[in-house]
Amino acid sequence: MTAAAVDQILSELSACCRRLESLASGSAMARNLTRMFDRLGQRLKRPPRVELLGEFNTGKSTIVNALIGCDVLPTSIHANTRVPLLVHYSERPSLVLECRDHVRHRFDDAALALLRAGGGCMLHVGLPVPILKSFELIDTPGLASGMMRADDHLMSACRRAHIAIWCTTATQAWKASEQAVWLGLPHRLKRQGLLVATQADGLNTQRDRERLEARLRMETAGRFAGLALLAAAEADDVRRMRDHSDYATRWEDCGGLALETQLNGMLAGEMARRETSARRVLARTATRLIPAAASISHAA
Ligand SMILES: Nc1nc2c(ncn2[C@@H]2O[C@H](COP(=O)(O)OP(=O)(O)O)[C@@H](O)[C@H]2O)c(=O)[nH]1
Ligand SMILES: [Mg+2]
Repeated sequence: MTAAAVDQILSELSACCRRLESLASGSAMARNLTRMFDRLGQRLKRPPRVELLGEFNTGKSTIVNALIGCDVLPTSIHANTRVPLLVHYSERPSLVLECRDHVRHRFDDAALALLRAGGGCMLHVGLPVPILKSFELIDTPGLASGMMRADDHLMSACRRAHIAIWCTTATQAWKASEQAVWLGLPHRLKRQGLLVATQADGLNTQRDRERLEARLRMETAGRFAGLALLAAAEADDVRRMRDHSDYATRWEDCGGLALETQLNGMLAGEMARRETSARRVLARTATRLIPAAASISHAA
């Protein structure tokens, strides 16, 4: 969905609100509909969230850094607290702790104490990086190897994400324990999942790469929307050298281009779904809800 389409839908939503206001001002129905339009508008404006999942040391934070193009994450905080990090666009750098009750605290000594006491459920990191206007990233603390179920923080982060990137290490990819955790995640998120085999630089030959790709495609058939092999550490390095003459070749060779292309396709799909559902609501509003509100105003 283009920015122009978002603007057009937003202006149609506010026109609906104004019309409701004139037809059935103060009625419960008008209030509920106005709230619904408001939520729909907020949802349209917010970039899709991409969540990085997988066991420890599978390259999740490295991919986040590579996608953003810089080192930004206080990874030691979340490694020690198991609190996911949500990285989003902000004009100025910011760090906010969200607690279980949805209350947010600017990150200071008191928030740090809360975090240490286990009172935090998500850290929000705001960065002035333009790419974060297109998507937000949730970096999760790694699952312990052999863990068969996601913990509460992780499940709650999954409910807030639109696209999942599952990181698995190329040399021992897609273990039974990883499959068990993936199967337990929300269906909505699994439908928008991308499997990334990191440390692809650890595979010796092109034949090893092809074999791994064939095995993963067979074992995960229908479970992921895409698959990429990535030398993540290399991708992170290359990403910082966009001005170099061999950038495009190196970005493609390390698997960065394949990851980026598939992710962009999934982001476009998410925006298209949002547009379809917003247009469906607008059409239903025009044919059913506004006439119903008008009849309320006539009856009153
Ligand atoms: N050689 C190689 N090292 C990697 C790759 N991805 C991550 N690493 C390294 O593996 C370590 C763990 O990576 P990290 O991103 O912190 O893993 P996380 O625990 O899943 O967030 C770091 O030292 C990375 O530099 C990769 O694709 N190739
Ligand atoms: Mg990490």
